[in-house]
Amino acid sequence: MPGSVAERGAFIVFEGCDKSGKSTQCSQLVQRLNDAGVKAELLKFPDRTTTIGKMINSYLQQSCQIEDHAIHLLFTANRWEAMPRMTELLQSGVTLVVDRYSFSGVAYSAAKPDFSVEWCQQPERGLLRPDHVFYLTLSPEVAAQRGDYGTERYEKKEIQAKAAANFDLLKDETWTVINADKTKEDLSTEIFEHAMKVVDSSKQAELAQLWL
Ligand code: NYM
Ligand code: MG
Repeated sequence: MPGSVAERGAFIVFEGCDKSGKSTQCSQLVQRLNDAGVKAELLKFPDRTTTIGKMINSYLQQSCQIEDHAIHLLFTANRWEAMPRMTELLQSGVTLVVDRYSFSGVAYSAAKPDFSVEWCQQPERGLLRPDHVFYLTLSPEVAAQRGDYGTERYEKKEIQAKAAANFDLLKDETWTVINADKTKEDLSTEIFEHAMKVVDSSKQAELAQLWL
């Protein structure tokens, strides 16, 4: 169409506590979108491959100590460093399916004593704003059936419960809460159908900034 702007990709985020099945659902969504002819790529935060990401990885694996404010800012910096590439991909029409984002950053840091949601949000302000967030929740019973948490930092019941409460504070109209107790296949079909609508409605929308 003459005068029409190029269509951009959608920015879709998955959030939820550890063991909620986010990573599986992210991969399946990328696969289904690609099969449907929608160009899509999977990204994950923290991105443990960068210099900053390697520090975060050592911290999570408990092989080093990093002061609580400092690690919060490193998680945020790990998103800022990805902004140029993410913007370019979205502008070139690629849909991004992102496993965790700023909401995890706030939910987990604000689970620590003396950290407020507001303080944690500040350095995230101005990052790209997702078009949609799928928030996967799990009943405590089903979470327990999924076996033990791993050995990374934060993989404890009390911290997960606090993080879940913080996620609830961050929800807005761009979020869909999905009960992840269902089978992987049912879940992935439900998410794909919703994601296709997001891809469609994001095509002509301006990219926006988070929490400004
Ligand atoms: N996490 C993740 C944070 O504490 N802050 C952040 O900004 C992000 C993106 O890292 N327990 C925490 C949540 C997880 C852990 O994530 C590693 P994953 O998706 O389990 O690899
Ligand atoms: Mg994990």
